[in-house]
Amino acid sequence: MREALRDYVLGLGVDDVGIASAGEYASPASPPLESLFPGVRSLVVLAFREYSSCESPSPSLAMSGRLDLMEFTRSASRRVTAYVEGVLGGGAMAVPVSYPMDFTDPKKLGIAEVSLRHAAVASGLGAFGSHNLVVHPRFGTQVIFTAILTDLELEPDRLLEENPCTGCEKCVKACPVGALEEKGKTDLRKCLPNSQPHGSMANAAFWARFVDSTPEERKTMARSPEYLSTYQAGFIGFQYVCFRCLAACPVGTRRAGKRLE
Ligand code: B12
Repeated sequence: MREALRDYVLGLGVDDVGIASAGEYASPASPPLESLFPGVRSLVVLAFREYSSCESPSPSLAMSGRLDLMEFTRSASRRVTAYVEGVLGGGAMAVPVSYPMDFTDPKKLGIAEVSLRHAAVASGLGAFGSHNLVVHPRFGTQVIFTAILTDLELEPDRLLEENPCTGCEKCVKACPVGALEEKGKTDLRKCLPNSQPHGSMANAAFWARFVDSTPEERKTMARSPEYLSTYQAGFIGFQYVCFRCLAACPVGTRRAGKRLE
């Protein structure tokens, strides 16, 4: 069953797959998996290699590549869920790639219901690096994850024996806002406004200024680049424009001569 599932996932064009037992998954902040899916036994974790555009100095090119990739992760999750249910006969629930997130409890801000990094580590797909991201042995940090929770008992993969992170700290130095300086912690208040400059904080700030402005100032604001970015984010959705920490990782870089695989 396990091999058939692996072959099916890789046949979809997913770059790698790992399996973890639910008992092996441990996140310091997210709720127990059992509270999300009573009877859950295994996680099927899918790894998707980032496009080269994540290394581009152009934020719109980098973001567009990520948006394409996220769309593919959703279609792959849908197919794997249907395969687990329809072919293997198990229950299956897909974990979102990033969003939607539950914003109703302010204490859980920035904490997903399933931590995909901890799921990836538990399924042997990588290990935490200096940037608090998971480093895959072949793709380095240029990889994102999704996961399917299932009540099937699947033989798990082994944890990685060696951490692919070389400790070079290039990721820490590449961060333009110093969000990675404290070991083992990402400073969300520094990373978020820089990686999502047109997100909810910028949107709220724009409208707060707008309501306090004169009619003349409002006309200027409605034609400003700031408004256009806010407007665009409203229909495109969450937009990451910074990829520096993952692009700086020298492990598994895709260019000839620098690749590890
Ligand atoms: C909210 C969120 C954010 C927030 C908060 C980040 C954070 N500290 O959690 C913000 C907006 C800042 C963010 C930024 C980014 N994110 Co983000 N994010 C998420 C999301 C949706 C939830 C994360 C979560 O639940 N965090 C809460 C808990 C688990 O985190 P924590 O308490 O800080 O836990 C830390 C400790 O436990 C510590 N830790 C535990 N064990 C060990 C062991 C060692 C040795 C070390 C050093 C640390 C360590 O590391 C954990 C992570 O910091 C996930 C998707 C998901 N569902 O998991 C994506 C996710 C983590 N993001 C991802 C990415 C790629 C990014 C960005 C590069 C932005 C971008 N352009 O895509 C940056 C990178 C910032 C960084 N270097 O940390 C990827 C990571 C892929 C990977 N290879 O690891 C994920 C998994 C999305 C995905 N589908 O793949 N993100």
